[in-house]
Amino acid sequence: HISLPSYSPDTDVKSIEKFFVHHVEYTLARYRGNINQMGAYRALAMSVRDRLIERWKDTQLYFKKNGVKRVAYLSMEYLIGRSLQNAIVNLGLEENFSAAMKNLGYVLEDLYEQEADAGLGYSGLGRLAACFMDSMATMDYPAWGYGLRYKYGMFYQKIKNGCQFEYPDYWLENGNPWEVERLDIMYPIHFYGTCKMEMVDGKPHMAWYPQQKILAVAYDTPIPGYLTYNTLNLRLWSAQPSKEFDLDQFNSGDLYSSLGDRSHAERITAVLYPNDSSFEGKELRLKQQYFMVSATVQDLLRRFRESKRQLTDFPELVCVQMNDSHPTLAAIELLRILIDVEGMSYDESYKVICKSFSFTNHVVARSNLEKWSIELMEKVLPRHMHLIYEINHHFLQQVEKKWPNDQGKLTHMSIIEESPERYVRMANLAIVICHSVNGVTEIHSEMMRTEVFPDFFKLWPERFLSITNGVTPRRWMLEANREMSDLITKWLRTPSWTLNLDLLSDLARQSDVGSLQKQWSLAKHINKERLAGYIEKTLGLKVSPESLFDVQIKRVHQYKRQLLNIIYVIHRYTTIKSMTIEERRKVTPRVVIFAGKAAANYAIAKSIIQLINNVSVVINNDKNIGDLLKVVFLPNYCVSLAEIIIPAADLSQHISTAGTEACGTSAMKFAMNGSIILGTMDGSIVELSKEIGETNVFTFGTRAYDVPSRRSAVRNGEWGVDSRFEAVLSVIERGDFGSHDFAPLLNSLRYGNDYYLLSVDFPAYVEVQDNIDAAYKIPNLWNKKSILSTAGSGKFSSDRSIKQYANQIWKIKPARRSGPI
Ligand code: 26Q
Repeated sequence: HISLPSYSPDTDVKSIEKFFVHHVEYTLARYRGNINQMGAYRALAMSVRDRLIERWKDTQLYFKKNGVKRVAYLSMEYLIGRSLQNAIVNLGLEENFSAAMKNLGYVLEDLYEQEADAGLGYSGLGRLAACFMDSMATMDYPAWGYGLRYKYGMFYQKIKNGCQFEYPDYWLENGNPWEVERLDIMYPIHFYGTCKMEMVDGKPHMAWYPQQKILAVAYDTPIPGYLTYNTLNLRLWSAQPSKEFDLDQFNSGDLYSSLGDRSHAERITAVLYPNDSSFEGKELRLKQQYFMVSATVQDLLRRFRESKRQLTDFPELVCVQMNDSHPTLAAIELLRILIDVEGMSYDESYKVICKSFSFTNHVVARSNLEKWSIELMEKVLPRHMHLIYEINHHFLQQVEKKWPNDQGKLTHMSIIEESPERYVRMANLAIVICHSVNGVTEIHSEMMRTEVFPDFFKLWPERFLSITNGVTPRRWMLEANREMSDLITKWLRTPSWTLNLDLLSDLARQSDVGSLQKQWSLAKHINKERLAGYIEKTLGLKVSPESLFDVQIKRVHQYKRQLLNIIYVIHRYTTIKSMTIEERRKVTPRVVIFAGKAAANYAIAKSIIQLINNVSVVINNDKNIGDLLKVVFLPNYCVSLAEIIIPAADLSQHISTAGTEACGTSAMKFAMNGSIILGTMDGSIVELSKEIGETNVFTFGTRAYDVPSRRSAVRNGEWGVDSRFEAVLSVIERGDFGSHDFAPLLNSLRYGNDYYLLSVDFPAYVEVQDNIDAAYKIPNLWNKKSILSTAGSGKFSSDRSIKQYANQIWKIKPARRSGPI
């Protein structure tokens, strides 16, 4: 199924024009002749939305009528980016829309650019949720997404004098045409208060008297599948004060304080916490998590009740997938409602949640696991805390039975951490109450079994699964890289690779064909020119598309080792400077491109950004170097920027210390777009190199199993540091790259502190960079590797990941609605 049957008369060029004009006149209340680009974008988006809403209502009705089992995907983050092009492409209507806009005097691509990114996530985990929504919709799975509608998304990053500044990202400024506010769908959410044991019908019963009540209002976003009528729903909750609460205050005559409480309630969904991948135990975050899951569980129950079946049948109709341990309280909330409200027994209720819930772990380092102070949990959610104790009590009995008199096992596995302070360990809780827990790559899942949760694995080996992440080829190839997508369709003689990415492997057979190679590198060149244009526009810097574009874009973090990259750049710079003119002729010109945000409170990451920018100023202004080397830091990395950069990369770097990156999904996007991979054997690179072929990717560095011994060698001063590495540190120290105080950064690499092994991996990194330069000089060889990167990336479609979730965990089947009623 590749072309969409024309179900609806409303998608021809003339109808599109008509609906556009209708929205200009009636939704925006403006004249046709008096509309700017933003207005045109909004009118266009509204008319696309109308098409989605029809499909979305029909799809929901179809699922309901057929009583199919569905999955609820719970995530605190959805890093969606823009939606207009995605919707039009998924509808299969880009040509029609382009023509209609042209007739009205607009350029469709320019209107795409008007849209603000929906950046409701930090990075990988949030983008994964967005890719999964696309795949679930495309493959017709009955699914709902649930999350929070933050008013402010991931912060906006500006760079001034090389330094990162964070600004609020008010993404709703020009309205959000993709959402439908559902004032008819609203649930009360309670916090704080006390619990009392009471007698009900002669039986003891725990009652919760909460102190705060806030309303959760649904905002629905339709998620269109690609070339299918099916359209899913992403329901994001927004906080609103409850009326009763306001009234009490109002009657007491204190109008202004009641308005104050209004903003207090709204604060729950005001901002996404701007830190990343490391846990921070703030009260507001806990309230956000509970707010999201409580509203969601109430919504799931309301819909389940419509089926008129007994609550013990809940797992037959609903399963819940939790994106990391952040939504784990959903299971406790369901347990609470089943016991306290529905009057079910603990044992029966517990069986229901176990059968329904499963969770994905994205954490590698034990120290990053989510844990909440018991003091806080008892204050905010006293009844839930009781239930967690009860779960732990039953669980520890199981441990005791399996390993009698083993205090160590009890201490390690307990849901409650006792010392030095008391905490609830959310991942332990999640493993106990779920029927399945999965890692996000093979290496990560193996580390979960052996290092992160070894005792749980011994107790319940059958619960541990591995499902490698994936990304959607619609957004990351078809939309972002039209040049290459057209070529692939031409050489595979079918457009259906966008729905069956394994078909890409057929490109391998043709990777030596001269004309394919020529067209392939031309497509890459066009993408590089576009990126060069963007760089010039944003930074005023000219870079040559003839150079090798070498890219590292991701959150800035010590473990991701942007610092290793920039240290190598400095080494490369000083090496070139010491060369004769003759020697310089042999140098491969490079543009080294960085982008990424540092957590606002992560000082070392911020000084890495500072160093990269300072180095770029020195190198880019060195007349002596010219085009041989340029360094670019593009500000405000986000989904829409990734869509420009990734298709233009010749080389992309994924160089985390082995054993620190759970997956790293960007490498998959780069490989799909024909970028050659330079990486360490960590996360997704292990599997990518297997699929693409070891000889076609450039890997280097300490392997995960050697990391502990090398770390201790470094700590004990037994590791001899490479003189070239030390030379770079001294030129930084000397002030060659600005007067900024880089001492803390340098100290993090010296005196046995080099935890992420930059100094250890540096020599191998230099060597592999030399190999890359040599390979780039032989276009046939390079183009072949590039084609093979794409050819080997079929496995990494999120369609494959979702099929695995559906078959192995959710046990759900596609339910395709063929068209309108
Ligand atoms: C939790 C509690 C309190 C405050 C913040 C958090 C929090 C928020 C976000 C903890 C972690 C995150 C984000 C984690 C994340 O993005 N992990 C990445 O997930 C990707 C998808 O699986 C992987 O590819 C990356 O390797 C992993 O780092």
